[in-house]
This record gives sequence, C-alpha cells and structure tokens, in this order.
Amino acid sequence: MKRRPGSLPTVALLLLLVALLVQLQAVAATKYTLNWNYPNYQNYFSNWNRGNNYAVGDSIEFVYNAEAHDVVKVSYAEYGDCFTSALPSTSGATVFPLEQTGMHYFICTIPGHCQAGMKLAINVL
Ligand SMILES: [Cu+2]
Repeated sequence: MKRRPGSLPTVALLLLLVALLVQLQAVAATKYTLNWNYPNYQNYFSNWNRGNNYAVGDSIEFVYNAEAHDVVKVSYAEYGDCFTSALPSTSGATVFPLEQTGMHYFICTIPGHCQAGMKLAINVL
C-alpha cells in the first residue's frame, strides 16, 4: 500500500491534539458553587454533594445571605459537635480553595443551623 504523502504527520498531529485535550481536562480546576441556605432536611448538603468529584486545585464557593448565615472550615470533631471557636466568614460569598487531599468540613455557626444540617463534608481526592 502506498502511503499518501503527509498522512503520517496528520495522524501524529491528531494524536497529539487528543493527548493534549485529555491532559487539559485532567488539569482543569472546577469551581463548585453552593447555595448555602437553611436546609430543608438533615441530609440536604450530603445529597447536594453526591456526584461531585473534588480534586486538589478545585474550589468551593458558599453563597449565602450574610444577615442570616456564615461559614467556617472546621475539624472533624467540630463538625460532629457543630461547634467551633474559629471566626466564621460573613461576606455572603466565601471561596475555599481545596489545596489538600482528604476530608474538609464546613459549618454555619448560627445557633441551630448546623444541627439542622447546615454542614458540609467533602472528600478531596
Ligand atoms: Cu446558617
């Protein structure tokens, strides 16, 4: 079979393009935006989480009514207790960069809110 001139470079170029696209997709950071409101039920935010695959380099933005809510990153124990002495963010739009693998925990510190399910645990892979 006679090779058409120029066909090999074309194939090579296409393969390179595909490889680059795959690479880009693996590297692209995702910004998750969360409507941080008083939940309708206890597991509301666990359900919101479902299907999200968090990776290092992604970020999560909590958007909320600053008159009614706040948000703070906490430890596992604080997440369980719904209590922290750390100062929460109160801007109404708080972005947390996900810089490390493992679990990250967030709560609203307004009394009763975390207990009602206004808490989020995410696993960064
Ligand atoms: Cu709240």
